[in-house]
Amino acid sequence: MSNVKAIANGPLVGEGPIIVEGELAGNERMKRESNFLRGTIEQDLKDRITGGFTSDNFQLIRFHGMYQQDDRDIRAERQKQKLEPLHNVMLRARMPGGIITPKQWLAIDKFADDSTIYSSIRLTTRQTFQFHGVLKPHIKLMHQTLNSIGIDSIATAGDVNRNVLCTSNPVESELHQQAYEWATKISEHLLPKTNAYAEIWLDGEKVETTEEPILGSTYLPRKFKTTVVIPPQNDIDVHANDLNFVAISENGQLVGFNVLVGGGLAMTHGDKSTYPRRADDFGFVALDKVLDVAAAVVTTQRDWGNRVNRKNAKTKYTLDRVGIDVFKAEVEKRAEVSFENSRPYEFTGRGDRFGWVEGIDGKHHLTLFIENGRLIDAPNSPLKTGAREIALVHKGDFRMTANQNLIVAGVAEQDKAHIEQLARQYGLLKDETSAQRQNSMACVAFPTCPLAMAEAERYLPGLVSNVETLLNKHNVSDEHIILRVTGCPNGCGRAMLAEIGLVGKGPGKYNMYMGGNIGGTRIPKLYKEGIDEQTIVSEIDGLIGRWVAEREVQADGTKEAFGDFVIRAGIVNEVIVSVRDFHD
Ligand code: SRM
Ligand code: SF4
Repeated sequence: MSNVKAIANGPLVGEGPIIVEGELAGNERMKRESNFLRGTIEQDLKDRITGGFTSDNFQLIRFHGMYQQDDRDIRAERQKQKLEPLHNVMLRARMPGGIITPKQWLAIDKFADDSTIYSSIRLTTRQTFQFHGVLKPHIKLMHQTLNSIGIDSIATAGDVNRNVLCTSNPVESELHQQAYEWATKISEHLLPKTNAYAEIWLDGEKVETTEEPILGSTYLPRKFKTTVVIPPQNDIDVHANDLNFVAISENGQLVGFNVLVGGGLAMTHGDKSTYPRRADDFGFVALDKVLDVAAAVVTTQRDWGNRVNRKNAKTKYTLDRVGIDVFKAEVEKRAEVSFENSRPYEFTGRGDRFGWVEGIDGKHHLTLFIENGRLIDAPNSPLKTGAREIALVHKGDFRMTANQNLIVAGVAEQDKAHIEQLARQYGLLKDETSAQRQNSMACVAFPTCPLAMAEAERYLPGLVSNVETLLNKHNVSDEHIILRVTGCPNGCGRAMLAEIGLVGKGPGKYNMYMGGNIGGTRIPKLYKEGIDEQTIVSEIDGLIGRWVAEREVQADGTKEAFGDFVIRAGIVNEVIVSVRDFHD
């Protein structure tokens, strides 16, 4: 029996079965029979007749951080020529908190040049990088190269806990360091314990796996995402994540975390049992209970999550099915903890702090805007070379942000001028980049994403230029609207937390959502369905006009943000409880 109807039509939360019974989803058999994620990947790797992976291995390589893809721009042409698609893999590295050293950067830069089709490094919305276009003969070399510089890609995809995010905040350096250490510890604690990765990719010794103490022998029902966030910055967008640790500090020292559970943004067009959802506040825990709570949330979701219908398998649906209180009580039981009342905190923004900032440790940090996170050498825009030139002289580290940007962190006073000169020389730092562009983001979509319904990364730059023109027309060129585009309703560009979110519906067609807020604590609502690019621009034109004319201005001069305005003006209704309000 599926719980779909209960969620869509039933009461708000909490009357569904603890365990959803029915025929298990196909991926469950695949995980069970995989011998702890080994499958027959090794044999497949040797098969050079096809560039792809067969049957279960196509899915299993995801648990090792890779997706099989092909270039959709040339798919039809290859089919005409009776060639198989140009199979290749995309790899996503595991980098808790997104910190990478110059030495590591130089190695990934070289690998991208020497051994990938696209010669690009793609910074993602989850603080890591992806290689796109790695052909089968180079896959093992890729893992061995990464391993030689202390990087792996274990569990960055598949039904496991993914790369753990941590606020990119080098300013409050001591607190950031403590939060970052927790992100790393949580990542390690929740990692698969199977030796499959080392055996297959690093020629490691074969060691029999008999159990996965936290993830279980069939791993999780669905992907699982965790963050550590330092308020007031919500740059990692907690409400996109299953489990969040909100750092609470006293006198600059971390004392514990408020725990938020059950966020997630994906949905399926036309399926009302799916919806983006905010995470719920479970309360405060002290530091000595963090790993226990992380494991308890994961194991509760492991045991109670829907293994029948993958569309309703994420933690957010489990919470709505069994009830928030029931889920929380189970976590308390498993972790042997009682959540205290949450400590006060506030999120005031999600954007990165561009340009130079000085940390309390006296070091300097330069945040570079990387449009769509794409580091590639394009004509007149040698961004990837620029990052390499900086890595060659930089003595601190780099931080990849969850907004797809790059921080050159830990620069000494005497090195500032040289780093800045390089960033400017290679187009990584431009004074003319508008606030609108800096606060806009898109997912990858075409040509590599197999699920893309519409363009995103390739559409965003032009769309932002149009919005810049409109802001100028309405005399607010120094202001911005948080604008995000995703090529399909999976929501990788986090459009479902934007003030204006565009979600691909078909080629050149998007659903337009509005009403997210600056702090990232509100889910936007559908405004127009299946509109084309011209209509999008004319809608935004009218809306900016109204916003500028009708918005409220506080006594201190603070102007009402766009997302707040569209709700107060009744242009869209506010989504308070997703399961009730999102589709109404
Ligand atoms: Fe995502 C699947 C790219 C962040 C929700 N995502 C994919 C795949 C792997 C397509 C596929 O399954 O074959 C995309 C690969 C495209 C490509 O060619 O690179 C893809 N997702 C991305 C990235 C690279 C977008 C980006 O532009 O940065 C982000 C990589 C993050 C990382 O480093 O781990 C990325 N994906 C997200 C986010 C945002 C976030 O986590 O902050 C979401 C929404 C949050 C959430 O999970 O609810 C997201 N991606 C999905 C989903 C829907 C999951 C669901 O709950 O149904 C899918 C499809 C799936 O899992 O079935 C998906
Ligand atoms: Fe692909 Fe859709 Fe994710 Fe964009 S939102 S990267 S199109 S799965």
